[in-house]
Amino acid sequence: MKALITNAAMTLLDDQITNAAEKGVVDESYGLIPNGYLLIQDGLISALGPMSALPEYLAEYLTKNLAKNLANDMANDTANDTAMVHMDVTIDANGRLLTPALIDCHTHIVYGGDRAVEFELRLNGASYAEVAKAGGGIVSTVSATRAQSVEQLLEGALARVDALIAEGVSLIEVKSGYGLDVQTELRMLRAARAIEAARPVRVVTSFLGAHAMPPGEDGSPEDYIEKTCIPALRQAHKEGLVDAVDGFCESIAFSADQIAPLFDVAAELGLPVKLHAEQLTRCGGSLLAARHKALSVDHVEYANEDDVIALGVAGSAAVMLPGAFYTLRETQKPPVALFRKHGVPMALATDANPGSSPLTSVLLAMNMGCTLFGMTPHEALAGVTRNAARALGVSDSGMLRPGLRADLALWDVAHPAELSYRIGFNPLYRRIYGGQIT
Ligand code: DI6
Ligand code: FE
Repeated sequence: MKALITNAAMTLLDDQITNAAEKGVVDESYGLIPNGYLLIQDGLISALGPMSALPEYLAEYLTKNLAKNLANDMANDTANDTAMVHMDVTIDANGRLLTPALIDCHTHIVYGGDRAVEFELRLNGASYAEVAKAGGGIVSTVSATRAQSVEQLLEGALARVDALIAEGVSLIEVKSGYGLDVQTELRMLRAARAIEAARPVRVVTSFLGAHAMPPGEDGSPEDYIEKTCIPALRQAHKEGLVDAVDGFCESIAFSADQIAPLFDVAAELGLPVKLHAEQLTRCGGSLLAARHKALSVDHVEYANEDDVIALGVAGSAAVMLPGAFYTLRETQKPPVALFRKHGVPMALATDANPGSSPLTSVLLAMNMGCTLFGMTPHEALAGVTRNAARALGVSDSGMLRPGLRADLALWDVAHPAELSYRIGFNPLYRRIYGGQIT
């Protein structure tokens, strides 16, 4: 499979290519090649650059192909294919914007039931914490999730995954955490893995057994972590179902000290960690995560400068989740200026879940990241590509660079800022997944 895209505006290139700015072919502010080509071979990006640097054999191919097509149109003659080069597909992007395919690096997209009733309760004044304490919230999704088979969980998730795919998403992180018992946590992770076989999309999983105390659990949180959560993690890992270990470090969930033993087991199993931290209160999750060199720390509205410095030193990404901020009508914004100051990469994701963020649009998350959190459109795009890949520990996707997977999105826009600027509009023109147009 060989494909050639020509006349595309291209952004989110790797730094080396961006350095070509000096040569005058790149708009530095966006690392943009205004008029470029990209060659795909065997599912990978094999070459790219400005049209002015299109290799001669490709230029020749395009000219011959054009002549051939004209001849075919006139004489319906197919016998003149003398070119040495063959392309399965050529796309003239005609000035459209080509970016890496989008990555949603934080979702709880596998679950049973919905929480529309709770939405109404909150509209009538109940807080998220009050709903949770009254037996609603995460725990009500746990009951609905426990009642479903892997097939049912998969079917429910696919409807939401399709919404992401329609926006050019190629890689989705999916968490467990609505089972809170060994068997249901395993079923959630199996459903998450099954998404890959059902749709042209990659999935990485996070084990989130430490999401909430299970309904009706008499023991302490420490007991739950030791007797249920850790055995579930070990079993899921044995079955190859876990790519990372996550937890909900919050006043209404688990403390940093309660999550620490789980992270120790993750280290023993060779699994990276990430953490929901400082979402509603500052609970010390960022410092715990930094000590464990977490891939990412997510939400982080209440992170202070000490937290941010620790994340910077640890090399962890900060994942902004404006869908939850919006839904819960929070007012404390994540410290974007501090992340910039201390060089913490910012990612951006939907947090797709039935309670605090029933959002299945990465484009809307980008818009919210800009409007609600003050991220720039460039940061928003990097947040759902390059930095999202980093938040997942994935290094073969998220940028335009030879050797990376050809997971691409071609947009019917001329400039990257338009992706964040529009609200509720999807300008996806073509999605390319592993070199195939989907
Ligand atoms: N933080 C969140 O925003 C979600 N989970 C978490 O740890 C909420 C999940 C839910 O309300 O169902
Ligand atoms: Fe979450």
